[in-house]
Amino acid sequence: MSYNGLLHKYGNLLQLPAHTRPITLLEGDTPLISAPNLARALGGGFELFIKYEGLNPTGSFKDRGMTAAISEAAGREVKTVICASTGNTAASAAAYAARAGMKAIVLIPQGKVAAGKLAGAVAYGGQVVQIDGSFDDALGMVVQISEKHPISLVNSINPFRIEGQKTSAFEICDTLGSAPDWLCLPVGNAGNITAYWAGFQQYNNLRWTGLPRILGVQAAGSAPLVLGHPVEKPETVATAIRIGKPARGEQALQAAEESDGRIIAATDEEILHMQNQLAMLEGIWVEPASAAGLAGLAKEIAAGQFAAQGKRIVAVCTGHGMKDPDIITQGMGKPKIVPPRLDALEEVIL
Ligand code: AN7
Repeated sequence: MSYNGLLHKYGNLLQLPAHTRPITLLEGDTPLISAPNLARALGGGFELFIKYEGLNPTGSFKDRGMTAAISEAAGREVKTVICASTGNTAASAAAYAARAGMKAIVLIPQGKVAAGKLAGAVAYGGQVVQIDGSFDDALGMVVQISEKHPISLVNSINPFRIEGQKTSAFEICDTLGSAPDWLCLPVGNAGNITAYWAGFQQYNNLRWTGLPRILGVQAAGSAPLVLGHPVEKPETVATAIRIGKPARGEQALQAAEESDGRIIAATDEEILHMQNQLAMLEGIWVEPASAAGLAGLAKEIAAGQFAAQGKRIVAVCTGHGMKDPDIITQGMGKPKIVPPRLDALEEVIL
């Protein structure tokens, strides 16, 4: 059977208005990849799977929510959409808006957006505006603009974004036959953790798939949900989750509590180390923020605070490594240059 995108496959489980007109890039249906080498490196004795959301059409999980938000807007003949973004939402909004014949305006925090994301937003024809401030400042501005002008907001405050993003929980249950014991994922503006928890609960009510415990992980320099208060100047190498005032923070805390899970912080060093381990041990390259869930898991296991034995654990890797090539290339030396002679090559590689 051919795959026609998320709304076609799961639309009957999503609360979308009747006017919704599907705009799809065949997002979703991402692989759940087993990660036995990494599991072993973390101590072993449990099953580990990566939900590789970097394989969505624009390279991140945002496409799940964006197909829903843009499809709903398209059904209302919306001409212009707007979002604030640390980068991935911007690229996704621009792509789906392009396909729907809409204009996309994206506000990004100045100088803190990874190259692959900015390039995407521009390539898809989005109007990119840099704000001399943080993501949180930009989000406040797009909320006000969308109240004042006929411009639709496609940040995850938009409820249809959450509806679309629930589908990843459905897919995980469909693939495994039930919910995993634990789900680990990065937390920024907290839309995704909210969507996963809603999705798992809905599927459990329908199909008795069970519920996972949720481990949400923030970057230590941007960890308002761990600290219990907003962070005025969030900082982290994981720029995707450089967010100090998560819009759905309350719901994230609720998801952690109701699922008997928790929200913790991982340092930049831990995040980058995990990005490296995942790529080198499993051949899965994700952007720094996407390694945060796994970094948190590793930290909990190492601290003896996590009974992993016999468990089935899914880590959501939200964005592709190619989104942020600089983080890799700026730290490496130049590859060695050899003359075009076999003996010179042999000298270097043998
Ligand atoms: C790779 O693009 O907020 O907790 O503006 O790009 O739902 O915000 C991105 C967030 C995790 C956090 N991983 O998800 C944006 C933006 C990656 C991300 C998150 C983001 P939420």
